[in-house]
Amino acid sequence: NYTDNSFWKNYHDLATLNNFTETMVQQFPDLVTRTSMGFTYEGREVFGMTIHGYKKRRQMEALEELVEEVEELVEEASSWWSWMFGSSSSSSKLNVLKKPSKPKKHPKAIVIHGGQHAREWIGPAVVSYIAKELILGYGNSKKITRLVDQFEFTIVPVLNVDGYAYTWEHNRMWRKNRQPTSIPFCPGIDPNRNWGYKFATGGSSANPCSDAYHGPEAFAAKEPKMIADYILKKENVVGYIDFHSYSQLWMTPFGADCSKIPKDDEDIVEAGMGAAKALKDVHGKKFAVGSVCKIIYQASGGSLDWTYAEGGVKYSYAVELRDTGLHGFLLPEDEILPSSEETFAGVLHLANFIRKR
Ligand code: ING
Ligand code: ZN
Repeated sequence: NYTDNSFWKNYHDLATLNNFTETMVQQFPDLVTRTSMGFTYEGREVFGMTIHGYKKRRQMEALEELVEEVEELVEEASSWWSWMFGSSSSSSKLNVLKKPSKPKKHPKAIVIHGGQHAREWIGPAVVSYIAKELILGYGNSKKITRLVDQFEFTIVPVLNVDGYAYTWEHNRMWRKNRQPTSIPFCPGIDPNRNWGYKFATGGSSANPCSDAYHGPEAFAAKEPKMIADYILKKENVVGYIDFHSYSQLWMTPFGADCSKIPKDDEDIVEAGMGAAKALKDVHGKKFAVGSVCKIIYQASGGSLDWTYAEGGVKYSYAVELRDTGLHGFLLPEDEILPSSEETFAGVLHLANFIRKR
């Protein structure tokens, strides 16, 4: 039962979070589908929830079917035309028989994940809460209904599932994934230094024993690769948030280069500032807004650089959740719910901002 907030009084292991996803899908089959993002080095499956207003979704599906039927008819008609009047001049003679241009197949999508880094437990907790609020808010809150009708949300609570399991079973402070490196006693690639934009160009390490090890080549790590593939396949992703902890920052591209400014910087920063303000209005927590490179440190091969520059996702962010260092990665459990509530407000603001553009 996830209808009250008791689930967000504690951190949960991977099996419990996967069960949360599964339960959401089973309880709201019209609204939520379970999406397999892929498999990790250790063979675990990474699950996401795809949340999209079912009325709109069914309209879209009906439209797609119609377009396919029309295309088939046109195909048939053109072959008859060519058979009767010859093929070479067919298309120029009768414009009606030209294929119609396809409407955008997919709705605009927003991709959100936590747990790229294993020890940052607040991320998966907050991200699962965001999914729950979108799902339970659909049909109850006008604002949420409108957003879920408009956007397809893909929400992945834990991306680096191997690392997350390792923090529960062996080492609470593990950050990277668990795939082997060239050094047998130093496993793990930092997934957030392994994305393919300006890979290994500073702010990452070539040393497999480092927590910021960028890996042997871009996308050698399964976790960034599966999200990148998903975004490329979707074609229509307009928003992306990668949740980390800690420092309370709402960060924009780029991480790799402090002098490079996104061409959409004004819009990206405006939306980010709005999100940070909406967040602060809930429990008073301040989140600074700025580029990764300027606001924390240079980091190449990071998620939002790639999603923005290569994935075509205009509103790409990385967020550092609570706190500012008192507890750090070991954020107390009584902060899970307030952190989730405020972050959800920021996400809603961002989605609404994108909707109005
Ligand atoms: N912070 C992120 C890190 O990977 C980041 C910051 C985000 C860098 C996005 C680059 C891109 O270092 C934490 N706490 O992991
Ligand atoms: Zn992190």
